Amino acid sequence: MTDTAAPSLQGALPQERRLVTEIPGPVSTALQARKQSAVSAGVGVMLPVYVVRAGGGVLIDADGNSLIDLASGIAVTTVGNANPDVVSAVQTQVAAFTHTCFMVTPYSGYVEVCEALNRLTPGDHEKRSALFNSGAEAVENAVKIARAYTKRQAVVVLEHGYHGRTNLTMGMTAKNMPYKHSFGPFAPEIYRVPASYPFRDRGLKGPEMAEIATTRIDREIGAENVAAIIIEPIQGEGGFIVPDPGYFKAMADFAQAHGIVFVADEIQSGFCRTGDWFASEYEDVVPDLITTAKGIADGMPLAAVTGRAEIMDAVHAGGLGGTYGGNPVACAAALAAIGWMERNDAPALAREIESIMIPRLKEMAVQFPAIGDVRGRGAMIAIELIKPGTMDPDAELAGALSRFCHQHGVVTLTTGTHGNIFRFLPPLTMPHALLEEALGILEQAFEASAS
Ligand code: PLZ
Repeated sequence: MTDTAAPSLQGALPQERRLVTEIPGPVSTALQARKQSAVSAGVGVMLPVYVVRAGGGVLIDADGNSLIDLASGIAVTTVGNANPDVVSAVQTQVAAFTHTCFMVTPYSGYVEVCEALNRLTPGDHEKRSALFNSGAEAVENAVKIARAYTKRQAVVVLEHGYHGRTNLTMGMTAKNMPYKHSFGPFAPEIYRVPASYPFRDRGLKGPEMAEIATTRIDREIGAENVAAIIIEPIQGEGGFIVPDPGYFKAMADFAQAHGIVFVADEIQSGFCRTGDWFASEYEDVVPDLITTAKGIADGMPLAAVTGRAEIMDAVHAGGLGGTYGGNPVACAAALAAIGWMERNDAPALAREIESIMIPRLKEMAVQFPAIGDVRGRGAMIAIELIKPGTMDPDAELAGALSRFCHQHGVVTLTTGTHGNIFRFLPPLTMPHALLEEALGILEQAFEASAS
């Protein structure tokens, strides 16, 4: 196996799993105690190892442990943490100026990021972009833009969908715990329809699931009242659910037929994560609008809405903005990250990760009947855990496997409406040998749970 993620792409850190204390170690444990007394209990921590450096495929903690990173800060550090190109672009920009507010006195970086987004997102029609700080903010603005353009109010989202934690996006998010519980009331005019979830749809195909969803829209909302249908091409927090072929396209076609703005939320799936620049491309869908964040700027806070010029320009002048949206340092990071993705054929790097992970996980599924499903594309891969012989989700097993992986120096995440999905989001700079080693630890975790 060639190790295509060449050492030159991985920064200076030794690319190894190395544990010198238990996990978490004493320094992290002391910091976690300070966290408990300084930080709101509402802010959770999944794995309390306090990070001091990161790059390539590893995170180094305050105790000197080197952990394999299969999370990328939730699909953010796609080009590698502290990617040297990004670091140098950020350093140059931060020394020049940190902020002016684009709405007050603009700068070229903002315009260049918008040009790159307009060029890279699906479709060769005329496009415009606007920049924001977080994924949730991008989704909120996509809704604002779609409502202004259509002069309609209803917003259609999917079961298992995730769109953020602000009031509007909480309402759009499906899962109650931990995102919505006790935080209502939520914004009105949000409607949820069935997603395509091949593992759990009892053989119903993508177009049939779309038919169920669109019939629901017709009967319960009226297509003529719908401003936007907002869909993640692969559902992230909902469980890395890859829709059955035809579902995503049928939903886009329905939107087009009824003058509804079709929005692809590519905040998690975008920027080469799934082996294409954007996951919508897999089914040749050209969304009217696309929301991006996460992988766009290697961890600097940046998000965007990109789409058809006539829709994006339907908003009155001054209607979109915010103090920090498109901050110059974040824009410099984005331009460097995008340049890296283009020069290194990042979609191909993601597909290589898929070609290592999927066969290995499928082998494990034969050995361990708790693995009900292996799915995902590129470097966005998951296994769904069930109680063997049933379809019942096994969130406890997901928790036990996570603990084992964490204790053995592999940073993994769970996800899903039932918390029973084990997901993998390695950076594209992950050395393949390290990826194999992490999969070996996962295998040991299954063996330990079975004994
Ligand atoms: N849309 C598709 O995946 C963020 C959430 C983590 P923000 N997903 C990670 C957590 O527990 O808060 C996400 C997403 C999709 C929107 C968002 C929201 O992006 O940058 O977190 O606001």
